Amino acid sequence: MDTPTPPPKPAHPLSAEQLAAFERDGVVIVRGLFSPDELEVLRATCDPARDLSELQTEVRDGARTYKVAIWTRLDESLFGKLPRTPRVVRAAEALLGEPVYHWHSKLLRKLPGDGGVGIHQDYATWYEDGCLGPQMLTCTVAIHRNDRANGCVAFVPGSHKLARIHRVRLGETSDTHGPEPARVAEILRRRGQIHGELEPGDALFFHCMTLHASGPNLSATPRSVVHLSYNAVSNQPIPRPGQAHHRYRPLALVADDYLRARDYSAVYEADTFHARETEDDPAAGIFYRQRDQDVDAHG
Ligand SMILES: O=C(O)CCC(=O)C(=O)O
Repeated sequence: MDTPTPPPKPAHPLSAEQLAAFERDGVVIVRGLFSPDELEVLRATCDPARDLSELQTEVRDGARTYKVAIWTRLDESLFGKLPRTPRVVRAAEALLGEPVYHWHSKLLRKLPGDGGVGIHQDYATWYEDGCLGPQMLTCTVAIHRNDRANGCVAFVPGSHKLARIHRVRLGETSDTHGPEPARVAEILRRRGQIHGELEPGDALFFHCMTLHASGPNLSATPRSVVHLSYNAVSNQPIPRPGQAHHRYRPLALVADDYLRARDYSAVYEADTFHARETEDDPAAGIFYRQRDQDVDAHG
């Protein structure tokens, strides 16, 4: 009996130039990965009039605090399906050159007056979460326009080819850590920064070693994004306390047009997002973790 031929895998949406740009810069913008109608419900969710405080956790970054809703569980809601969108997953796999699974995702709405995020490599903390290598990346999808005035992310091109930069204590509290300032200053002097200015629906893929930061929202308009982060299946973390949510789970793709078809159970289920996390209660969060001893010792 003939074995049925499996359906072809959907192709990734990236050109050879985009793959080369990511390899060179550690960051690449893909214009119009999502169309405006696909983002309608996400835009309504991020409307400045909506109270998102129940979904968000507050993260202190030096003197600043920013608010973010985080999820790792992939249910049948809009947010549970978003990290399983084939065009995103296939692009992530093409950029890393191997199969991926969902690491975590974040919804970040920066309202006028909200602060930014200090410069860092995502891998600095994902290393602490037990990942052995930097085979990880993030796809940022713009829900609102992102520009310099409203606090878009700025990247240091080519910094993904540098080493993992040692993190030191930068402030008085134990949650204010960042890469060694003297090293960062020299990297910025040599390489400069590029701003990830995006229109709604544009996506930006960046490598987990790429240094990046975002500014405060100094404009009168909101800036919202989702950050969808992936780890290579081959790079599953070693067990670390409080890190069960980052373990490998197979990634079941959804229909690529699920947003347009509104094919989801709800925008989010009651327990889609991680509970508010604090330094004293880090159980199921992504920001507070057991730090390697030497991070504090060298601070
Ligand atoms: O979107 C932003 O403003 C920055 C977010 C960021 O750098 C991060 O979550 O690692």
